[in-house]
Amino acid sequence: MKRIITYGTFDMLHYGHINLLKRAREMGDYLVVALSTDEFNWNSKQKKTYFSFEKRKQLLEAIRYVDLVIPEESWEQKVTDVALYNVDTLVMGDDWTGKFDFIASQTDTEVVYLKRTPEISTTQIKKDLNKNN
Ligand code: C2G
Repeated sequence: MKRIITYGTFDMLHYGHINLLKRAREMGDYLVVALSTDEFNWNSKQKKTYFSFEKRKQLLEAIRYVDLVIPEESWEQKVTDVALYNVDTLVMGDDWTGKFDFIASQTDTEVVYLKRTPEISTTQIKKDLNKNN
C-alpha cells in the first residue's frame, strides 16, 4: 500500500484544493492530510482562517480522496510524520517547490510538487466577494 501525505490550511475549501487532493490520492492508495491548526496558522503563517480547525477537518473528512486528517502544529513535524504514518510520498503544490526537499534527504520519502490550479485562491475569493459588495 502506497501512502501519501500532504499539508495545508484548506480554508474556504475550493476546487484548487480538490485538484491537489485528487492528484495526491491518485499517486497511491492512502492519503493523509495534515491540517494546519488555528494556532499554527496564526503563529507560523500569520493566517486567520475563516473556518475553525474542526470545521476545516469536517470538510476534508467528507472528501472521497482523503483517508485520514491529522493536525499540523509545526513546520518540523513532517520528519516524524512520514515515519509515524509510514509515508512513501510527500506531496505539495508547486508554490512550495524545493521547500521540503530536506525530507527526501533526511528520510527515504519521495517529495513531489504538483502544479497549483492557477486561477483560484482563498485570497482571490475574499477579494472578489468584497469587490461585489
Ligand atoms: N493549492 C493548489 N491550487 C490552489 C490553491 C492551493 O494546488 N489554487 C494547493 C497548495 O499548493 C497546497 C494545498 O493546496 O499544496 C493547500 O493549500 P493551502 O491551504 O494554501 O496550504 P498552505 O497555506 O500553503 O500550507 O506545511 C505546509 C503548509 O501547511 C502549507
